[in-house]
This record gives sequence, structure tokens and C-alpha cells, in this order.
Amino acid sequence: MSAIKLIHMYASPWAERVRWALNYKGVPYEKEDYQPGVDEEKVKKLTGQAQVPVLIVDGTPIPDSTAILNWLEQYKPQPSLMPSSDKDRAQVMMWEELMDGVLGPQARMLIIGHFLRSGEPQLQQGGRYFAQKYQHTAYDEEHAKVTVERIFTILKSVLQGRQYLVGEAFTRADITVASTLLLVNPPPDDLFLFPASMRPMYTVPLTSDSQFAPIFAWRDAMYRKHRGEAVKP
Ligand SMILES: N[C@@H](CCC(=O)N[C@@H](CS)C(=O)NCC(=O)O)C(=O)O
Repeated sequence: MSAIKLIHMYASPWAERVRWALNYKGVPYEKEDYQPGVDEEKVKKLTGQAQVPVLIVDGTPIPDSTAILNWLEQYKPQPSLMPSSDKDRAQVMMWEELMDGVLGPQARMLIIGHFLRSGEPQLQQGGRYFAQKYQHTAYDEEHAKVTVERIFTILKSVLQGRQYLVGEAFTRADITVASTLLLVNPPPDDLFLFPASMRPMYTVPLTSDSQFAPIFAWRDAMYRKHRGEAVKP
């Protein structure tokens, strides 16, 4: 059995999708917390890029949550998190790209704005670090709100009458979408223990619009049925 360590940030959906998949497949691992602004250089030296999660398998680092999930699918194929048909696999990839490349970064833009305007010096300092790293501007924040609403509209429509996003089984698409939604409205504490001071930072007002309630009901159902444990630091 390999020695596996995950360098992660607790409240990051990219880390959460990896933790969820490892847990689902019953792969034991050790966790190491990444401190933004403190550990960046260390991660850069280790991987040549400056983001987490990073999985270290027998001393070899694997950066990028999708690369980690691909590695995991090979390392422990069962229970499978990828469908068998090419068409369904392509759909899983589409959801992963939409979450990791669009909803995640756009929601992060909104969170950075919340941090910067929080009035809390420590959060503002974090906000400045992320604002510089992820090029936050007032324009980009406004634009992010539009993109987030468009993705909610897609999700609401796709989930109508469906239990899972792709085919009839639980896949990486469900894990990735359910994880990414924590950036706009974290799950309740019994599913994912979230620091109370952070909840307002990670809450987008649009999520209280009742037309989008089914998205979050679906997300909570995925956590209840498939997460396997209450998430805690
Ligand atoms: N493509 C990457 C994205 C990971 C990512 O965006 N990580 C952010 C989470 S907010 C991060 O490392 N933040 C800490 C930092 O930028 O210092 C993946 O899928 O793992």
C-alpha cells in the first residue's frame, strides 16, 4: 500500500472533491494544511505551480485535483467514479471543466470581494493576498455574479427529475459539482463543519432565491447519501 499525503485547504472545493473521492474509495491518507501566503513557495518548489491540493504518493507529488482523481481512478478502480461509456465520460469531464475552470474561479472572485469589504483586518489581509493572486477587480466581481447565475440556471434545469448528473449512477461529476457549491453556500454544519465567521464570506445572496433551492437540496442529498462522513477540519 502506498504512503499518501494530501496538502490541502479545508474550505477549498478542489480539496474537498479529492477528500471525497479518497474517502469514497476507502483509500487512507494523511492531511497537511496549506497556509495561503505562507506555504506558497514550498508548494511551488515541490510542484512547479502554486496551488493546492497536491497529493504526495510515495514521495511523488501530483498537483491539480483532476490529475489526482485520474490517478486515484487507476490506483483504486472500484468503486468506480467514472462511467464506462465514452459519451458519459465526456459529460463527466464537461462538468469537471465547468466547475474547476468556471464556477470555482468565478465564485472565488465573489469571496475575495466579501473578504476585502469584511471590515475584519485578518480577512482583509487574506482578501488582498487572493485579490493579487487571482486578479480581482470590481468589474470581474460584477461579471462573476452574472456567470454564477447562468451556471445555477443550467444546474437547475439539468437536475430536474434526476438523481445524478450523468447517467443513473454517482460519478465524479456529482462529487465535483456538490463540492464546488460550497463556495456559494456551504452545506449545513452536520454535513460540513464550517467556521461561523466564514459562512457569510462564502454565501452568495442569489442562493436564497427559491428557484435555486432544488440545487442545494440535491447537493445536501449527495452529501447525506455518498459522502460517508461528516466533514470536519
Ligand atoms: N486546477 C487546480 C485549482 C486549485 C485551486 O484553485 N486552488 C486554490 C484554492 S482557493 C488554492 O490553492 N488557493 C491557495 C492559494 O492560491 O494560495 C486544481 O484543480 O487543483
